[in-house]
Amino acid sequence: EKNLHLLSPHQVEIAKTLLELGQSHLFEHWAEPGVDDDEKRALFDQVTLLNANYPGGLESYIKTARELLADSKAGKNPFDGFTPSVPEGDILTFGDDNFIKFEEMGIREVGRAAFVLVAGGLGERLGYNGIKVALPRETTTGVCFLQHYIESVLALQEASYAYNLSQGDQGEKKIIPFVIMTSDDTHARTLQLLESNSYFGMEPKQVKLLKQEKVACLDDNEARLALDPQNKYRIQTKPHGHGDVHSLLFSSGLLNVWHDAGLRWVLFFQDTNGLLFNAIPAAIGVSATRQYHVNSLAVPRKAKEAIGGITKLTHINDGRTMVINVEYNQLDPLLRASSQYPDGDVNSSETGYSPFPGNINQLILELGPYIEELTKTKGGIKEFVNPKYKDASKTSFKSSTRLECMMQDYPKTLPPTARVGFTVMDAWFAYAPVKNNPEDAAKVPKGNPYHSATSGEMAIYRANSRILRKAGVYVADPVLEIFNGQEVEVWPRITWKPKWGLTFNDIKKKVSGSCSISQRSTMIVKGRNVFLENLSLDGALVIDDDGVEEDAKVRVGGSVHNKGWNIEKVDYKDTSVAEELRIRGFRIIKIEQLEKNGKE
Ligand code: UGB
Repeated sequence: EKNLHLLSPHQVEIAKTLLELGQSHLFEHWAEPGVDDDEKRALFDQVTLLNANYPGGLESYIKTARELLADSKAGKNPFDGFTPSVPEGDILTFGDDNFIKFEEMGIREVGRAAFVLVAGGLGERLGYNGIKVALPRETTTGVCFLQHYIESVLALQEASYAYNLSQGDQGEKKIIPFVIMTSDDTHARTLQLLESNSYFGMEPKQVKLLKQEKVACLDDNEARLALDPQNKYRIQTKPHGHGDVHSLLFSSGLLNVWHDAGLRWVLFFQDTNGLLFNAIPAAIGVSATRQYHVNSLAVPRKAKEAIGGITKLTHINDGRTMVINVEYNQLDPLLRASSQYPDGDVNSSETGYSPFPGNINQLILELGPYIEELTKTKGGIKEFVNPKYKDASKTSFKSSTRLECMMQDYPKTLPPTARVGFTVMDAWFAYAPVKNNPEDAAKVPKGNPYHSATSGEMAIYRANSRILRKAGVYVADPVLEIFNGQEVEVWPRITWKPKWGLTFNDIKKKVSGSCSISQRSTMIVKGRNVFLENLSLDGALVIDDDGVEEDAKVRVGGSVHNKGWNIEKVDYKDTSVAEELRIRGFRIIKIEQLEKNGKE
């Protein structure tokens, strides 16, 4: 009351609403008028922002929080009344006829897609100090995740246009929109990475950054807003989760712009999966063939692996079903509570994998039905709360909590008529995230994937080696090595630019004769028009097609033998080595290579 005269009438209204919402503690410690007055007023700017960034404002946020906190306290199972079972979906095998057919269909369709990268997370589990999209996807070329994603989108755009042209479609070339969801933690550094690298070859107007805001933290079961420990005139805030991407897309107006431009698909993907674009053409092919409104990409999942399980849930009373991701921390209790899976999240003795496909959070939504649904929900996604209680009475928290939401929960509000499916691909081909720090990765149970910077890079070489093998190249077997306490297969370090080969058919056309690559070799293919013909490589080869006519064939053959590039071990504790290298446990030492351009 003593401070009321400092506030504008609008601020007084906000203060009254907060009091009605049980938030009087926000003002109780206020200093006498004359002390910290600007800070006091600034609280109302923050509340205005929090109101604007949540559908229904803080009032709605507090109401939902009280309900969810009460459910959590009562130990209510969010899947109450549902029984889990294994859903049916498409299981693709890389390189077979079915796969090739889906890839071709995908290339036809991808020119009508928009790509959305969610990159607002800091990656606390990885503990890396920079933004994750700036990390090298592999250190042979040093190309970072963001560059690889952009080059992949550009290559898909060209390939789709060329394919449709070859089919007699004279239409204009479509520009694939590329959206990045950032947060306060990642926005400035993402923008800087783009700007300082000329957007990695993409037109700046093709890229849109949408920044998610944080949500208010909660101190107790009454949903009293937590004060910021750094500033007693602010509410503490934390990230709301990747589910924000839907409301941001909705409020940006981009969806209707895309619809009017004739686009049909929206693809969502995460910050560090270096293999993801291998899977995109076939997955879009599945979406188009099955006419899926929602298609989630999945890989075989090891029990307890930190990826959600795609599960069919059937309601015991009315038989209603949904196919949905059950997050990794909820799968085990859900299964244990069922009669069919009393042992919880365990591997099947027949396959050695969890019977539930692992969600890699790559979603393909059909734009029309997506707009219809968001028009109803405004992009609001079912939320959850995960308080860490002090003791079994569940009356107080160890630290403040907040509501969270996940992008893959989008189907939860869909009507039963919605066509929701999923597509399973081999993990070696489609999934290699970089999420765990070296210490945690080394503790992963034997046989489960490490999800570390070490495994993420080695997975690129393995996938490329296996793809070339399937295309007829003799690629030597890998050797086993231990880096940062993790045993991994080390294959020849083979990388190529996305434009060299996006689909299996593309790649098959680029290799012929009898080609071989030894285990200690490194091969970097930069140009689209490079053709490997009777190449025998034992060492390092860097090859580009620049310097010749656009559609000239640059044939690369014969025997290449040199000292090559070596892998040198690095300890993750060795701070004299750059962080992005030491988290891998190795670095590449370039000794000798053959480097040629198109003319040579
Ligand atoms: N992200 C944001 O953009 N904003 C946020 O507020 C939070 C995250 P994590 P998580 O495929 O491997 C997910 O932390 O949440 C971005 C799925 O839920 O890497 O542990 C962030 O930048 C899970 O079902 O993953 O688990 C990153 O790009 C499983 O599929 C992305 O969201 C798992 O990923 C994911 O954030 C997986």
